Amino acid sequence: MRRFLICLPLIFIVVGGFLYNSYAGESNDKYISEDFDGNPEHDAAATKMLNRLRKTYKKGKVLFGQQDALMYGHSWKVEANETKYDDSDVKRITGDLPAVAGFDIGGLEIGRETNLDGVRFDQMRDAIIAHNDRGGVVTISWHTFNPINDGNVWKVTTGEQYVERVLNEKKYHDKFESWLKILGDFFLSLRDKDGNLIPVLFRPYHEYSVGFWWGDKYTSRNEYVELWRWTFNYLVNERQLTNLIWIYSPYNAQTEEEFFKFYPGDKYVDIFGFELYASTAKEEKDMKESNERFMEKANNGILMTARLAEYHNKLAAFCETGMEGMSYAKWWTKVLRPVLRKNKCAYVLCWRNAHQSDSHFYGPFPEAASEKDFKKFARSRQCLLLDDIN
Ligand code: BMA
Repeated sequence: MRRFLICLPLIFIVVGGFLYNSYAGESNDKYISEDFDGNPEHDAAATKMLNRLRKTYKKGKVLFGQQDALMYGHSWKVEANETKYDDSDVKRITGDLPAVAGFDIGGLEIGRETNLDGVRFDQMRDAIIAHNDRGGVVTISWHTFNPINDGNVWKVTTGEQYVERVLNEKKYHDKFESWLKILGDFFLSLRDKDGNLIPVLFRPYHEYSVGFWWGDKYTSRNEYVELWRWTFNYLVNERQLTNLIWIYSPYNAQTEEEFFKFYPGDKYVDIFGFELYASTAKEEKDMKESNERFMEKANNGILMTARLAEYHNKLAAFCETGMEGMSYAKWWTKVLRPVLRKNKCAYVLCWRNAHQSDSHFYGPFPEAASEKDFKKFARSRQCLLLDDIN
């Protein structure tokens, strides 16, 4: 007993130390640097863009957009020698371009001439400049290659800690820094006729829960936040890219906890994103159920995202959506429109119409089953195409 009493203080120290450390390990933001101070200020063009979006947002209107809309459609693409970027599947149906043009720079970081979906970066640059010139809104996502295994964004192995290695191993840290530099160079080349930087809604490291290398299967919150802040600090503070408007966008966040799980902080984010795809079904009854499920999730998720955005003095947006193959012909007016009517979002972006595939499309195109319905949707007062915002 005496021996136990003598050992007691030691036991306290060991157990206490262990508890302290594990607690400190949780709360001590090991990877979250203190020296990043967030966005100093947006430049004039980005401020103007945010104000434009705020205005339509307040009125409950929604800018309509599509990924890669200006680069290709279901049955066409911009050829290598073409220099005009004023076509799109949406225009072929409605006569007007989408207000928001989406692009992806995945592949730029590894020195490729084309992105992961075959879009040439020099043409992407020109299309961005053209869309900005005519008063359109530009958004860019980044399906970054995997810096550890050099595979594409989907090449991942269970158990790997990709972000931790990028942050801590010099070889990968330097490599990733050189990738950020390439991104910075590209963004700096996006200028209007007067030489001013074009405002870009930038949405990196999106959908943390779906299995990308930066997601929650391969990284902790603190590591993700550090990766985000590093990216932000480099592009905004070192390269002076104050034209970037930052979107943090989880996939289908239904609760506050899900939304904020990897949130990098108010100073590093301008827009709160929500993303959700609709699933298709063969039987009519199943399709009905699937549509109802989508509407319920979208309504709840966007409502929550917009409420949180308001508390944090941000805007909310529906950054990715659609139904692959659009097999429900009235999706636009019977599924998407009711969701948009009930909610506030700065814009909605449907995913791409891949020209290399018959079935990989999320938007309308001439003679698609949903063509007529999209026309009706586009005429809704709430839906804004390019002409409506100029
Ligand atoms: C996915 C698909 C892929 C594409 C990727 C990045 O949803 O459309 O074909 O490579 O987005 O654009």
